[in-house]
Amino acid sequence: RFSTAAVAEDLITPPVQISYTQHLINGQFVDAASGKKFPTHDPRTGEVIAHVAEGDAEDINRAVAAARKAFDEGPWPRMTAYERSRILMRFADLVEKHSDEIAALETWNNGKPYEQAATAELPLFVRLFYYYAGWADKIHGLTVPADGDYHVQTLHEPIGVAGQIIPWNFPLVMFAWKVGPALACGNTIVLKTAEQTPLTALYVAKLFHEAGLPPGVLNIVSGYGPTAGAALASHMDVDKLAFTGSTATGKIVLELSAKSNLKPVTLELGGKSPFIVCEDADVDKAVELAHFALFFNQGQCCCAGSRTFVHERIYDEFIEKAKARALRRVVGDPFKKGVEQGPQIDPEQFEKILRYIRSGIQSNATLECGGDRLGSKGYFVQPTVFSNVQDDMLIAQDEIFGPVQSILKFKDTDEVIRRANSTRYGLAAGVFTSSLDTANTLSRALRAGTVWVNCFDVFDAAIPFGGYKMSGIGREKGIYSLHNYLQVKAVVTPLKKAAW
Ligand code: TXE
Repeated sequence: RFSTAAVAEDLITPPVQISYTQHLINGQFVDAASGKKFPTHDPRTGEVIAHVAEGDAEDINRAVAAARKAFDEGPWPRMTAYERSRILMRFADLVEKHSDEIAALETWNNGKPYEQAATAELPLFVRLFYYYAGWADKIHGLTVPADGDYHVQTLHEPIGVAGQIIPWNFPLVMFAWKVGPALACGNTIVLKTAEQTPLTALYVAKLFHEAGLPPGVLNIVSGYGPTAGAALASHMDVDKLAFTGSTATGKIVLELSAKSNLKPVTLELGGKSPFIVCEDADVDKAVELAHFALFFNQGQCCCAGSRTFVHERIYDEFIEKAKARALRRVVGDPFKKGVEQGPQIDPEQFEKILRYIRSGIQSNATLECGGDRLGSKGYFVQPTVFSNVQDDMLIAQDEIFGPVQSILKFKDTDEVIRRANSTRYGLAAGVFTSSLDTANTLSRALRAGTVWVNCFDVFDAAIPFGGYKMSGIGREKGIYSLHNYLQVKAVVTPLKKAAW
C-alpha cells in the first residue's frame, strides 16, 4: 500500500566522500586521546559508513583548554566585530558553494530525504550565519541614567567558553543555532555532536577554518552523552552550556552544571505540540498542513504537531482525508527523487516508535493506517494514523518522535485550550482557522514558545524558538539568542572628582 517501489528510480546522490572523522581541536584534526573509535551508520541499511574518534573526558579537557586559550589570549574576542562578521559571511559562502555535497553527507548519515536536506536544512543553515554575521557589529551596551553624579554604562561582553551539545535530528540546523550566535558575540566553543550524526559538523567546521576562523575558536568532539557530553556539562572551565535533546537528558545536564560551576544552561527539549483544526477550516488544506506538521523529518521534530485536535463537525471528513494522505506518502530511499520520508535514525528510535504504536493499539485508539515497519532492512516505519485518541493515552502524552499521527476530537474553543495546555510540554502549537478572532484567542491562550497560525515549521533565523514548561529554558535564534552568549557588565564612574 505504501509507495516505496513506486518512487522514480533515478538517484540524485552527488559524489560524496567522508574526509573527516577525527576530533577538531585547536584547528587540527586529531585522534581521540584513548585512540578509541566508534562506528557511525547509514540508517537506510544499518551498515557502518565510517569509524569516528570517540571522545571522553580527556578529549573534552583538551578541547576546553584550546577554547580557553583562544578566548583568553587569542585574537577572536579582540578582533573588531566587523572582522568576525566577515569570517561568518565567508563561512556561509563556502557552505553554500559546497551545499550539494554537505546535503548528501547529511542524508547519508541521518536518513532524511536529500531533497529536504538540500532545499530546507542547507538554506536555513546558510541564512542563519548571514543573520548572525549581521549582528556581530551591532552588539553594544547602554548608557544608564542612574541617580547621583555618575556616568554609568553597560558593556555587553562575550561570556567565554561555550559548551554546546546537539542532537541528531537536524545535525546542521542545530549546529547553526548554537554556533552562529555564540561566535557573533565573540565566544569560543566546544561542541559535542550527537553520536548518531558526527559527520557534517566536522565537514563544515573545516570550511570555517578555510574562511579564516582562528584555531581553538570552534572545537568539535564526537562521542557519547554519558562520557563526552557529561564531561562538557560538568567542566569547571566552561562558562555556558547550551543543550538540545530529550527532557530527561536536559535535567541531567542542568544538574551537572549545578554540581560543578553553575554555568548558565539553556535547554531546548521535547514537545507534544497541539495542532488545532477549527470548524471553519478548509479541510483539504488543514489535512495537508497537519500532515506536514507531524510527518516532516520522519516525525523527528521536537515541535512536531503530534496531537492533531479536530473539531467534531469536520472530524469524520478529516480522518478519511488524513488517512488517504498518509497512504500516499512516499517512503523510500532518501536519495531518490520525490521521496518524502526516509528511515528513522537508529534501532533505538525505531523500536521506541513501534512500542508506542503497539501502545496505541492496546489502548483502543483506532489504527487508520500504517502500524508497522516498512521493508526488512534499515529503520523505515509506515506512516501511521490513529483516530479516536483520548487525552490520557500514552500516544497523546509522550513524545513518540516518529511518523505517527494521533487525532483527537473536540467540541469548543475553551475545551480545546484546556486540553491543548494539559501537557508537561510547551514547545509549539499550530492553529488552523479562517477566523481572526479564533486565531487571536488561541494564540494568546496556548502556553507554548511558538504558535504557528495557518502555517507550521517556519524557522526563519530572526524568529525566536524555545519552550515553556518542560520543553526548555531560554530562546534560540533571533535577537534573543544573543542574550545567552553575553555577560552584562555595569561600569560606574563618578562625574566629579570623588570626595575622598
Ligand atoms: O536524546 P538525548 P536521544 C527526544 C526524542 C527522542 C528522545 C531520545 O523524544 O526519542 O529524545 O533521543 C547527549 N550528558 N529528542 O537519546 O539523550 C547525546 O550524546 C550530556 C528531542 O538521542 O537527549 C546527544 O548529543 N549529554 C530532541 C544529545 O545529548 C548527553 C532531539 C541528545 O541526546 C548525556 C533529540 C549526558 N548524560 C531527541 N546523555 C529535540 N529537542 O529536538 C546524552 N547526551
